[in-house]
Amino acid sequence: LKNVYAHPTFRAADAPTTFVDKHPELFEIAPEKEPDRKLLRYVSETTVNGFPGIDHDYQKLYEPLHYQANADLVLPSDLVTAKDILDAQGPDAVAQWVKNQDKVLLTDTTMRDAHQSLFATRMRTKDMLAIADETQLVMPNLFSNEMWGGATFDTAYRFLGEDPWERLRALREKMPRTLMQMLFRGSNAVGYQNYPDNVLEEFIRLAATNGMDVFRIFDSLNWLPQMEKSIQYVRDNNKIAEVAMAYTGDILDPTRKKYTRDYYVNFAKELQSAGAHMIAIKDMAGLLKPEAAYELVSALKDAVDVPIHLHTHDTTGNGVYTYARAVDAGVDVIDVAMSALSGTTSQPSMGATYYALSGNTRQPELNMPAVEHINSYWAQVRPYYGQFMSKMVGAQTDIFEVEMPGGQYSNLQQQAQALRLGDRWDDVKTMYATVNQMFGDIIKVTPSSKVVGDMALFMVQNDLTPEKVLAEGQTLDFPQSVVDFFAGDLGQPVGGFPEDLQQVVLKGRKPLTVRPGSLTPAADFEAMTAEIEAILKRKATPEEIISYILYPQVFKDYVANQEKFGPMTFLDTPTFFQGMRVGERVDIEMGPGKVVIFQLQEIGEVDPEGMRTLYFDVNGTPIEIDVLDES
Ligand code: 3PY
Ligand code: ZN
Repeated sequence: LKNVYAHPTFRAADAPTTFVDKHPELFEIAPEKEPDRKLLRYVSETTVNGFPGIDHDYQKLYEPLHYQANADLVLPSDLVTAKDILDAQGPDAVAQWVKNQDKVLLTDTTMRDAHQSLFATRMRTKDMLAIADETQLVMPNLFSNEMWGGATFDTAYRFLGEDPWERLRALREKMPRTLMQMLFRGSNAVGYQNYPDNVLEEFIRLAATNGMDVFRIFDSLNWLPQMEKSIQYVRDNNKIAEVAMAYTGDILDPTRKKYTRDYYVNFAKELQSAGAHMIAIKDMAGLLKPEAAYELVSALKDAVDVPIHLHTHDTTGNGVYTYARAVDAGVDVIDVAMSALSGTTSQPSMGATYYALSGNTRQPELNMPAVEHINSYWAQVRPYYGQFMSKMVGAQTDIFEVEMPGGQYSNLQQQAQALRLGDRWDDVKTMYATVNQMFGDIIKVTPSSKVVGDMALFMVQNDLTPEKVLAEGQTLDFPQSVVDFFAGDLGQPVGGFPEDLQQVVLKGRKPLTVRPGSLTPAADFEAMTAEIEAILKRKATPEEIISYILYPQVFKDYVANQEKFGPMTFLDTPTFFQGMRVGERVDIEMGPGKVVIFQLQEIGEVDPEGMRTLYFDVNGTPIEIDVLDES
């Protein structure tokens, strides 16, 4: 409004009433030019209007980080890591090296699945980089560090104002001798929909060039045709194609006839023939019971030559015991998280797994005091994300019936609350299991898990039963994800679709029976490049182009936010999420030797136009920032 007041026509006091309509530009706050001013605007807006998902009145009460890097560590001179082998000899040599190990190997998931499953994937790169050097020094003999993929790609752009490619490059640089691992959703890449083959190819090529080594590829229906192209592209880049079988049901239950031990053994053989360098058992909901793990891993070790990598979530509380039995059966690698970010919907704790294997000849080699030191860092960082934390407080054994993945639990709970079904959460969970049976007992993992979740909410909200859905389906407006699923857009479920329900949902539309990507036209890279370059007003990098193709709107919003707020990644996490309190000072390192100090001195009263002025001292200079108070 200062712009309006300053306009000569307005000042001459003869502004017609349409004046403001004719000059909308006067209401736009021009982006600041200097990066520190942009950041000051970000801090001001967050201080006044909060951050989505954070309780606005929430007080910032963090102790300063008490953490000193462990200075005594050096890598042994005779060390040969899995990464060294990949770079020198290629992926088959790594697979052989894994099989030759006596001890069970570990993958550390702290920087990907742990925070995806505990606090909605909100972990910022800054908090990872601060501990990355030390992570490699303390655990040079990990199989890998899972730090990318899954939901991290979308979330970095959408919520954190971060470029996920920069995260990959920065962690790569800090951990040059550790295999970097990502989760790749097969034909859904790092998204929720089917992408054309040339998009998958380019994404995998760029991930490999930017430093990715191990691609854990899965399909949300365990349908091999949805993974074959990805496997091939990873192999073309001479990287490790680890192909996952999503685990569901219970192989110990003789009444469950679909996902039996033989089903997994046959599937593993197919994956090996399709070019998998390694096979993962992906137990996303924590359903794999200890004796089932023993039985399954034993059978797989007999049936295939490639190493077996086990991934579980501790949702049901069985995690460490499941790992111990899998280790007895000869599993090659297991996924664990730092204790402070482990348990419940996350992976089992690295330390707890280590100690549970005391006396076992396959106990992994870990320098536990040094691991505990790293853990003390994570224990201090976790509370920064407390507001995004899943509400699960301990083992959730009803998940054995519900079969909901760890990463979905808190999300669906929030969706239910948004639909005012919060007090019917137990009904939603029961309905989730019912929907699974209606759909023919399908694999449930991103994005098929979302389809089941959407249908469960829809049925609870509309008081529907399976019988009512079949009887009245022609008049029901099903969620779009459910229609797409029955149309074959995610591929074919094990055993096919239940035909009666499919007909009801599709209302005459003909479903696909082939791989959706075989019909999807190739993405037009030239046209998309022109579009994004027009937005950026400069040449786009290949990473920007592919990101725009994967997530057009998210990427556009990210670009606009960068323009407005500058390098938000420099801010410490509490300030990034919560802004500043009056009297507070934050020191921001904006480059080598460049420290900018913000001190918030006062927040003015809201004026009749809804604006507030924030009074800062920035490196000794008083600066005022006006912010529209949206409350
Ligand atoms: C993802 O796809 O992001 C998952 O973590 C699935 O388990
Ligand atoms: Zn997982």
